[in-house]
Amino acid sequence: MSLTLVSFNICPYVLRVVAALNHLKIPYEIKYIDLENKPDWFVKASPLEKVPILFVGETVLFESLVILDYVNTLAPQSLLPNDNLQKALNRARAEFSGEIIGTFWSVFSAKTEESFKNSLADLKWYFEKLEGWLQQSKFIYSNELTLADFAYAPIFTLFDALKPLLKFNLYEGFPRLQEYSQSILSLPGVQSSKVENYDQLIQERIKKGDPFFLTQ
Ligand SMILES: N[C@@H](CCC(=O)N[C@@H](CS)C(=O)NCC(=O)O)C(=O)O
Repeated sequence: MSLTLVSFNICPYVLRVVAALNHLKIPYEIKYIDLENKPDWFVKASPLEKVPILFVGETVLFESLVILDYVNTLAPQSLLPNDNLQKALNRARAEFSGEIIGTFWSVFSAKTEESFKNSLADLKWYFEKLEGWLQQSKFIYSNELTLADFAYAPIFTLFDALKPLLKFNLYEGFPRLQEYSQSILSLPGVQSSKVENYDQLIQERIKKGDPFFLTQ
């Protein structure tokens, strides 16, 4: 069955799927759209009018974590545990990353010092949880790389892209998180999931919002 992934170039949720597809060496095509000018075929196909969607033949899958679950079934070796409860736990840890992606945008788009500080405090709260999990295992769920780790990949590609604009180390006080970030960023599937000029595109997008952190 042919796979066509519909993408927007810097979407973090798309990046999760691309990284997993690349890692699992599953062949697919990719179609980029402009979210500010959504084509009619996309609006008809995507129930929430969001990317990513994955055409599997004529069938449309949506929601990045659901797409991840599906593409994992296409690989000869699953990135999920066999046990159903453990599988659910893996998915729960993957879901947790979505909260962090949302908070990331709040921190780096906050326009006032107060909203910046509040969002940063929220982000650090999430980081505390991750640090705790990462003290128990090498990756976010276990000592082996699993599907949940791909859900976290965009968090690290985003932070990495913004590093040149930051005057502070976001991972200070979170040594395991910093190590984990490096191991995820070094995966070939993650490296190849970034579009050309990814860092520059992210920086431009963030600068356009005139955020508080750039005035510091
Ligand atoms: N929960 C969704 C979130 C997807 C999402 O928010 N995608 C954004 C782009 S990064 C989108 O398509 N937004 C629609 C819009 O901007 O109109 C998933 O995990 O796939």
